[in-house]
Order: sequence, then structure tokens, then C-alpha cells
Amino acid sequence: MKVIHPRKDFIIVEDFFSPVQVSDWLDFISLLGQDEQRGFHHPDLKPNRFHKSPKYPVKKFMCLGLYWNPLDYLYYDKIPGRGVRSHEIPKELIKLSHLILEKFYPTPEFIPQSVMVNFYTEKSSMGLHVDKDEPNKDAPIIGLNFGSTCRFFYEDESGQLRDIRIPGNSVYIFGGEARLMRHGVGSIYSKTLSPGSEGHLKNKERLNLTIRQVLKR
Ligand SMILES: O=C(O)CCC(=O)C(=O)O
Repeated sequence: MKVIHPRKDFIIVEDFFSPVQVSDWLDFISLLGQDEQRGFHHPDLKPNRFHKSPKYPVKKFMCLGLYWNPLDYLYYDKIPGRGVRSHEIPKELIKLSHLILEKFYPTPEFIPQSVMVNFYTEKSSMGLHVDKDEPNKDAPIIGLNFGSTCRFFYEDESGQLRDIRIPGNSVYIFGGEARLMRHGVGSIYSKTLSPGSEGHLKNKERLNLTIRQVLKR
């Protein structure tokens, strides 16, 4: 494992997952993603001044736990328009999030309430944004990264935009002073599939899970 601190309260841990763990997680996520009602879909995005009916910029998307609606940026108990709850957050993922925080970013009483799963292809990216839709802006956000390396943009302490490569098999955490930093995902690099993800993901594909505590205690 290699721990990197691109800025205060933003931590990347490379080689966090072993290839076997990666393969197991990807199998599991793929299974959840196949569910007709709760699984992967390509939602519409909130209209903006450039587009009346934009699509979400990432090819496939689903949530576990509370559903974040890309149409209005709000969190829901049930998936709007479908009337069903998302898959529950698996116990293993809750345990994993606690283990990650305990080791790299001690946080009292983190309660995972929503996991956003984003599946990127070479045509996907995610524009710069701030994660400000959660009433709880104190709890850190944990990212799990599988597959290809991406170019990740983030804002440093002085407000300057910087970028770093985030490889598969890594995790990142941003909380505290970095919790409301602007960030986004640029290019997905070719031929960077991480060990354990071959056989599950193709060249230039990337899967990211972000784990959040949405509500205040
Ligand atoms: O794919 C990623 O690593 C970034 C996801 C993201 O920006 C977000 O969930 O707010």
C-alpha cells in the first residue's frame, strides 16, 4: 500500500485491494447491477443553461441505500419513478468503510447511508463539482476505485485546480477541510486495468463507488 496526501484531508491509498478482493467486489457489484429495477441505468441529469434534457455523464449508475437523484440532486428512500428502494448497503461494505476510516482517517461514528456506483467508459467523465447535496457535510466521503486509472481533478488549499492519477485497486477519502473541495473526473487512461479487474472490465473502463453518510446524526 502507498498512502498519498495530495492536500490536507484528501488521502489516496494505492494498492489497497488485492487482485482477489477486486475480483470478488466486481463480481458482487455486477450481480447487483443486473437487477432490472434497482440495478445499473443511465439516468437523465438536471437541466442546465446549456442543455434542456442532458444525460448523466457516466454510462451506468446505481445507488445502494439512499438514492441520489441526478434529476434534482436530492436523496430519496425510494428510486423516484420506480417506487422501490435501492439495494441495501451490504454489511461487508459497511465493515470495509469502517476499516478504511479507522486506518487512514479516524472518524467517530460514520454511518454509511448511500453508495453511488459509477461505471465509466472511455466516453465518460464527470465535470467539476462540490459534493454539497448531503445535509451532513462533516462526514468524509470514501471512494473505492476499480479498473482503469483516471485523471482526477481537485482543488488544493489555495483554491487552485490540480490533478492526479487515481488507479484501480485504490481508495480515496476526503473530509474535513477537503470535504467541500471541487473535484471531477477527466480522461480514463488506456491499458491501465488494475490486477484483478481483467475479466470483469475492459480497457478504459473504470468502476467507482463513493460511500456517504448523508444525514446528520
Ligand atoms: O468517480 C469518481 O471517483 C468521482 C465520483 C464523484 O465525483 C462523486 O461521487 O462525487
